[in-house]
Amino acid sequence: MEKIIKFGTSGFRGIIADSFNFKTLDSTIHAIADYVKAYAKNSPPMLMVGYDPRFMGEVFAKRAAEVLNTHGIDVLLTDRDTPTPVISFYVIKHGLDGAVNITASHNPPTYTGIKFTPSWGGPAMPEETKEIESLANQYLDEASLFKQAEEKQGKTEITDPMPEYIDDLNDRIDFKAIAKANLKVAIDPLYGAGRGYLKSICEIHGIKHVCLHESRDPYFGGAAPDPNEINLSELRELMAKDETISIGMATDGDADRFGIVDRKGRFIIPDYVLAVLSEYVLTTRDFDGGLGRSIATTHLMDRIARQHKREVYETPVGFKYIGKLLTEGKIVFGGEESGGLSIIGHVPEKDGIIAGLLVLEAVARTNKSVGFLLEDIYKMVGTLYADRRDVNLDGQSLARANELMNSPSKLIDRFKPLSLDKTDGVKLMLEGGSWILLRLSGTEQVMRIYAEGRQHAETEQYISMVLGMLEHA
Ligand code: G16
Repeated sequence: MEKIIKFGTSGFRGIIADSFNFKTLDSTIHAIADYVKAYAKNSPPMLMVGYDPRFMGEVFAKRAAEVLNTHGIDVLLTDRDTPTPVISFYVIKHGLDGAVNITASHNPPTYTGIKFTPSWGGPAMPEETKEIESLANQYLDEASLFKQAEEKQGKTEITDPMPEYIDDLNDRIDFKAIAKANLKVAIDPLYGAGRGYLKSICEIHGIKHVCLHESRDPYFGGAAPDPNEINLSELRELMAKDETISIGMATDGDADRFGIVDRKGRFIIPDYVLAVLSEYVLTTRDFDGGLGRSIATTHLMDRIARQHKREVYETPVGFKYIGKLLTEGKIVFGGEESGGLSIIGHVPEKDGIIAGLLVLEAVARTNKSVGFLLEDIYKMVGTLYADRRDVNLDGQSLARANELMNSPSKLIDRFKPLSLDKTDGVKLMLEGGSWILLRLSGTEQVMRIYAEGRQHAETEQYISMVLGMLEHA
């Protein structure tokens, strides 16, 4: 039987009123409740429930809280749409047993979803979501479940986690250096849950700022709330016109992903931001440990780590793996090409807000634009240019993509790789540190082709070659 509720790279996501409805919501929340009750340290167990600004987010969140209450679980329900990393922060700070966020993150407005954060504060690991997923699908047939334990009523309290989160950033970010540099910044939360966060932080610390898209719009202005080059066109145009703005900081639907725009409106792909911040964090923070990156993320991080005699940990795609490395103290900084990062001492969850602030701090303290900081990296470790292409999959193209990945002999013949890695998709390591990766997304119906070459042209050539093979497979 086909599973209706599926946890992908991060959470269960579905189209509203189609696979995401009250029935799938209730079943998933019952499953999470059962899972949490088995390990909860608090008595009664306590979870935070939040939501992003999508259609009916607050209604789904209230319903989730009611279902949890029937299990005797107490709930801290956020007073408004709230970023996933802020929820993660609150779970850790207050020793909660976990959290649920009603969000489909960067996906289009027709989607919503459920992210589950266990008590350690990072995104749930596959072994945890596997158990929840299997229980949730069983519960789909038990229509009366909602009334199951009315005698075990937990309480729901409305909570605002924002002030404590913002206050904690004082220990992570050098706001004095930022204020001293007297820079002007532009902020674009893309109508997402990050609305008001960077804005308030700038107000508190006296940082000059202009904002876009700060109101609630469940349609996200008609696009997916993904802070990529296309969706940040308004921010880029604003910065191209106003040369006094030093940096543009954007976040996605649940503000865990970042998007950075450099002076004059130049979008900087997350891989380059990660390279710049890897160097900046290793030189300015007195922490021991290596760097963490996903298999799809730039190997500039490896070269930087080598310069500092630090280790690099490579993980499958999914910030949960990097979050675990941060929690275990193995890394000081970790990130993903999809626009996720965090730093030791902060949450083991990707955080688009701290990402923007770290870049701002780096620009303020070095008095260099992100582009110049990247040039410094290239001078130090040589060039690598990363890129990614997403290919929409229908039945036929999915079969072709699977064929290419399951029996990669055609890829081997074509690219003659030095080695092949099948940890997550198929990664081919090539001469001179270049590489290609093909994998199916766990959050969208697409195949992702990633490549990194020593020159732009080399990277683009690899991507076109794979695209050509997909067409003729
Ligand atoms: C999610 C995960 C990330 C992952 C990204 C892309 O991001 O949390 O760790 O890198 O999806 O995954 P995939 O390539 O499988 O689609 P978000 O921001 O949607 O939660």
